[in-house]
Amino acid sequence: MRIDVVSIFPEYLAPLDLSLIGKARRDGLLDVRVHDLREFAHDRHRTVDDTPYGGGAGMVMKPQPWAEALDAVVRSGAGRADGARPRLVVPGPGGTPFTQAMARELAQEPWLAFACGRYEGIDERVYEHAAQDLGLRVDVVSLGDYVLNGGEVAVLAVTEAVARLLPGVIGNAESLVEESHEDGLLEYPVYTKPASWESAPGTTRDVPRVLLSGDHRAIAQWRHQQRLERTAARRPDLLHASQPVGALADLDLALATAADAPELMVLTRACWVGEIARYGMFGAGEESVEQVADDLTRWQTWVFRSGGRLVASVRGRLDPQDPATWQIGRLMVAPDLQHRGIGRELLAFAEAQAPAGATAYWLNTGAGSDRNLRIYRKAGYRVRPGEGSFPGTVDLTKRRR
Ligand code: JDK
Repeated sequence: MRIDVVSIFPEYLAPLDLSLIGKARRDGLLDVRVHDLREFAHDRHRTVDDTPYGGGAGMVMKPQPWAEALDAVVRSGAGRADGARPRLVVPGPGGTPFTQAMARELAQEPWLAFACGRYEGIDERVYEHAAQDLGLRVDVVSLGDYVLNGGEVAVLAVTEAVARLLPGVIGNAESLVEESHEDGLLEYPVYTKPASWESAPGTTRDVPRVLLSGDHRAIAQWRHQQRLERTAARRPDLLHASQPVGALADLDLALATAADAPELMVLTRACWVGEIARYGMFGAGEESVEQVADDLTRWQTWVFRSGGRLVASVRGRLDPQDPATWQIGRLMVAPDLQHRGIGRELLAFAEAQAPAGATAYWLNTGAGSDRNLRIYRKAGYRVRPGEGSFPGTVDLTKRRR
């Protein structure tokens, strides 16, 4: 794999000569070339930054040196047998979070280029130039939600994560095999000799006995339990994500109470950002927790949870004006769990909750919410002519069979 790095601090990348990456370079597995951005700044002071248009703090990196540097990197590959262009990775605090999945993806590329920004970042037109004029795939990536002073440390991290996945870079291929069955839990704690260690005068620390037992089943169980406990303590977000949700049946159902109101309010806003912006969504965007809780007394509201997190909800009631009509509302699935058919199942669930006397179902949606309308039509609903019960919406009905 070839890696080009452009930076105003080429010395910052010196660690790429060390350890596994340095060895991989010497073994010919990695071809790393670091370029000084200032070589492409031609004024007397080799200026690479200037003040931001529109005002604001700090400086912004000028487009011209960056364009010349990237052009030179791309040109340097002109004679490559694979005719390839590099994939450009630009660290930035506003980038896509860098993950092991992305490391695996990048490890498949024959050629990566990294652009290390400084100051407040790089003039946006450089990204356009790279993508549209040079034809590069450009990814802005973030190491995490904290602010560094520049992209160099991120490049060191990404390069290390990618390089260790290249065939031949890690001596012990088993280390990678073990990693490959990732299940979204943190690792178990590890121990080595001595089994009993005097860490301070009068204090001995023993390795957990089960690890010395030779009972492989018991060891596997203990390790799994440790992984669950650690994940719950340190990364509860992973615990939720590790619970696969493919259908409504995977979720825990309950009737909503006032205690669910805050989460319901958050779910409503998360699900309806688009609609709230377009229609004001009959006030759903500004509803207070008290109003949400108050609605629970007028509607039967069902909440569905995954790993404790409220991820879907729907409500229903008999029409106060027409007790033969079952009104269905607030059909919501958390954005990260949408597009797996849960909404459709939720609708069928809400219909099934209608009491015996109901002969028709009724619901209401934004007149321009095409996806919703398609789903409702497919489920047998028909749009009532004219405006719906709220401005900018339509009402839909379906006979109960
Ligand atoms: C590349 C310059 C510094 C500092 C503006 C951002 C919200 C506005 C850039 N994961 C991660 N963290 N930080 C980086 C990273 C920082 C970089 C560069 C990567 C190039 N900087 C910088 C401040 C801002 N500020 C946070 C408010 C932008 C990657």
